[in-house]
Amino acid sequence: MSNPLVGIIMGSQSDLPIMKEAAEMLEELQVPFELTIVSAHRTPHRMLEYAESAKSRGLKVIIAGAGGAAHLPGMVASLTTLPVIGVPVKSSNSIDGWDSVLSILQMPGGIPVATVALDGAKNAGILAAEMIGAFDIAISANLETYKTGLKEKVLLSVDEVAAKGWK
Ligand code: RP5
Repeated sequence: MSNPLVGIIMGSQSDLPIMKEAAEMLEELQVPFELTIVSAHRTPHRMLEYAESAKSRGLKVIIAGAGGAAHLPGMVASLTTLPVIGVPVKSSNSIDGWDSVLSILQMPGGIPVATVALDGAKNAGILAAEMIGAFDIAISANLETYKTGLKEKVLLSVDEVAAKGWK
């Protein structure tokens, strides 16, 4: 794979079953990415180093996922001018997911995090590809193909439902 344009990070390996959906989406859309574990609370210096070096290493977007007291996306956003997409994860230490959602969503003015739905790593992958695709014709074309596929699936389901005679 060529140099990564998207960095996928997460607070714990336990977030991987959710966060891998972002990786799978980027693979499908042929966006080069890297993926690793960076914990805001357990490895704060690693987080600092990752966020501060991200732009000079060629990354264009960071996807950061965390659960519970989910400080990783916001702290990374505070350390870089790259766009950060936050994925709230319903982790084992989360009460009901709202803690993760609100920790990532309710950022102070000046430090945005583009927050997707709870466990919404798939959409984070698509959104990251769309950010890159705004400047990259090939990735934009892959997104067109992907969205055409979504439309065709819905239209197929319209025909299937109609075939039951319930229209
Ligand atoms: C968060 O705490 C991580 O992002 C993860 O969602 C959660 C639980 O981590 P583990 O105790 O499973 O490592 O920081």
